[in-house]
Amino acid sequence: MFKKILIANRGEIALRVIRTCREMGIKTVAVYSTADKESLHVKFSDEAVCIGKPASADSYLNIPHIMAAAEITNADGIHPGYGFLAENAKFAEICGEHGIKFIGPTPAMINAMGDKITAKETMIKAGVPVVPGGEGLLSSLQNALDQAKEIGYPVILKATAGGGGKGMRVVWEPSELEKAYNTAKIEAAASFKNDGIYMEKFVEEPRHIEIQVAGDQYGKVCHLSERDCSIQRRHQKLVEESPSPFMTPELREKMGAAAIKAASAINYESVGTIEFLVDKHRNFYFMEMNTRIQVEHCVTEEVVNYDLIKEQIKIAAGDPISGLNYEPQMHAIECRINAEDPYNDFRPSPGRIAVLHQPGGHGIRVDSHVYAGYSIPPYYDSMIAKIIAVARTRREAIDTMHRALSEYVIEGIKTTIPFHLQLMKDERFRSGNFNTKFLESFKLA
Ligand code: MV4
Repeated sequence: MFKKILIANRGEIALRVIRTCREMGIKTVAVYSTADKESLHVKFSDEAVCIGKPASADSYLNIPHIMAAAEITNADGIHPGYGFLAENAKFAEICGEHGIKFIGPTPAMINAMGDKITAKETMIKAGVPVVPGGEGLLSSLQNALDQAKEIGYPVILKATAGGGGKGMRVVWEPSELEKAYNTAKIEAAASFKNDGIYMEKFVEEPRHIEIQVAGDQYGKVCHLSERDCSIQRRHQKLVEESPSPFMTPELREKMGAAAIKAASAINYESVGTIEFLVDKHRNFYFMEMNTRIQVEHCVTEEVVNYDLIKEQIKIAAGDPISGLNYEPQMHAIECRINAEDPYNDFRPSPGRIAVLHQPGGHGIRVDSHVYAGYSIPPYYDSMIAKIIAVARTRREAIDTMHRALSEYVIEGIKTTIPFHLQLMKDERFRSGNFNTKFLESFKLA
């Protein structure tokens, strides 16, 4: 087992990893930028090393600085959290070259899922359903027109180096294709330094349902059921839950088996997530695989009663997994509390938290790195807390969440709490009958 883990991250996830390490008797090293000197992950770790200036490129993305911090503190593992370097194959490789275990998959596994066309081809070979679409990269506008005719409109253009929705274009009819093709290519080149784009049939009003998986070094892969992440705004998830209100035992069986096939196809080791689009007829299609721990991992932890960070660390240390699949025993909902103004287009609202009271009580878990007097720096992600409500039924979990949100006091900054309070009372949300388009028509009162 690891003796000392360096956490190459900040905020609530750094704290989350420190908590599990402490339970496992593993020492921790925090790294921090000069903007995060007063952060809780710095105070709660056994050691802390400053790795640079506030900008991510100078600190949390600065590989030489992070490796130097790992070497001087004698860390034998690096946990990347999510975001930053979590899906950077080069970083995982450099960790290996320094004899420090990257707590996650191998560089080859990250690369296999990083290029979306490669990932899709791998899934087709493995027998995992994918969205009907053309063959490989679009080679020209004419090729795009030919492929679209074959697939049938509407179609969607995506960047092969993309993911998470960036640079996508929906095309409803042939006359729109030329402009969409050109802008998608320019955006892909600018965002990912790779202008390769491909085409798929556009699935209208889908649900986003993802399956949590875990695989070990001995070829065993299991799933831990689904999370429904359909409540999104501009590709930013705001609420996640498990089980999905759209799920049936038959669909879980089928999607779980497909997710295991997907992870097995690349001999996946570590925890990971297979994202699917699900249409109204419950057809499901592989979208992408996240080769990291995710923000929303907590809802799965609560419904299957499993510490996923502990599992991830044990897998990296070479422990075998049980190989069993896990079904939700409870219902869990997570609301992301961001320092943003929901009345003003969710504009970031950094600043000093003057007064803070975090909710608690039966069925409530709060994962957060903020405290009264803490100043939220403007340089990073605006998420300041995750509230997770757990109950036996979805209705109870929603009511528990509303109660917790209503006792939350945060003064000095704007937050997404008013948005979540209204959502928990929204009849359509409460009915469970919504898809990824739901928030487009949701108006804050
Ligand atoms: C799609 C789609 C419809 N059809 N692909 C958005 C994130 C990226 N991973 C892929 N995304 C989508 N891909 C096809 N063929 C609709 C979306 C999509 C979406 C997906 C999940 C959650 C929210 C979304 C919001 C808009 C579009």
